[in-house]
Amino acid sequence: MFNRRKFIQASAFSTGAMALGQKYLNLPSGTVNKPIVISTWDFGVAANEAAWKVLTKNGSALDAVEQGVSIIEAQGTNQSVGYGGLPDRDGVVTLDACIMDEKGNCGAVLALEKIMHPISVARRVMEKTPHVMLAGDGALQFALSEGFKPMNLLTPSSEKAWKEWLKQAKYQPSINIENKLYEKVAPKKLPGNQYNHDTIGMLALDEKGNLSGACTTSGMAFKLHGRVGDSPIIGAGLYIDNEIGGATSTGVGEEVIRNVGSFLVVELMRQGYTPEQACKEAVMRIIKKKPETAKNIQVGFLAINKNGEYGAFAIQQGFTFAVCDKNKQDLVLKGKSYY
Ligand code: SD4
Repeated sequence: MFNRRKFIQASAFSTGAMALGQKYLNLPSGTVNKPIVISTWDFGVAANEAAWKVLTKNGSALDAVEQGVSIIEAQGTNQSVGYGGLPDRDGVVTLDACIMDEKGNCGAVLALEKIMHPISVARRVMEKTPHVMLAGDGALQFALSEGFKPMNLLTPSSEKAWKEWLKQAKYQPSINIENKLYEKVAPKKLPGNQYNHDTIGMLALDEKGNLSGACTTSGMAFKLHGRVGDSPIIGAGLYIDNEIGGATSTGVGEEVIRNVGSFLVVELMRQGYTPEQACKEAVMRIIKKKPETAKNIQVGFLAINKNGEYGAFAIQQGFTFAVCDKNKQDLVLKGKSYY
């Protein structure tokens, strides 16, 4: 854990937070690793590829993150984001998403039904309304008025998984699937061995040095109808501060919300923590507050700073993230973890 002594050292350097960060990645002084895009989980590779096309054409980080995560929303093969996401306990697919740019503008949709690309609706909320969040029917109404086409988001394999779940209808939304605990308590197998949660959170730094982020998910599988997690909540599932860096999260949203996780990670980087140290400290807050709960759940944070340095940390093993920069286009790294 990042102990008190180290914290004091970090604070002592806090006016030189960037210098501390540079030391961490061994970047020559004044060098910034840009453009760069990072995102959660293995499927981040495909998302990064789409974002990279935007970034290398001198596109904005905002366009990059929207287009990047859209690929995963449309896939239909994963069961945790967009089309094909696992439904709630009533068999309804409800999606959460948010987006944030370098100016602190942000938009979000909560429990949106029938629309394949909640991230694009979130962007319209940001750009075309004076609001930050639209929820449920109101979000759908807005999406339709903006020309988004309604569709059935429930794929046959997700419907099958839900019907399987219904046989026991065991309401255990806080379960982490990456570790072995899942097998003890959840339906033995989801089709295709899919996970019951895996949000895509993406952070990009463009050629101009601007940061943006996006986060999109179908949330916890078989959740209560109307349940909203951390992913569309600015400061919880995503936060960007163009002076410092950005962070995003995945895992059990309730614990991330309780600790305002992504905002915390960015504020820790402001104090001089490296991205990985900041993610670790945010994870430790969750564990410290609820050690018994934390044993059985997954939460992972991913962060980037203004120098293009990145890091991650999770409660449980198995959290991966994908990195795409000039050095490597399809890098998948394992986040360190507490357990
Ligand atoms: C949620 N945080 O709805 C999301 C789920 C998730 O990896 O991230 N899964 O709580």
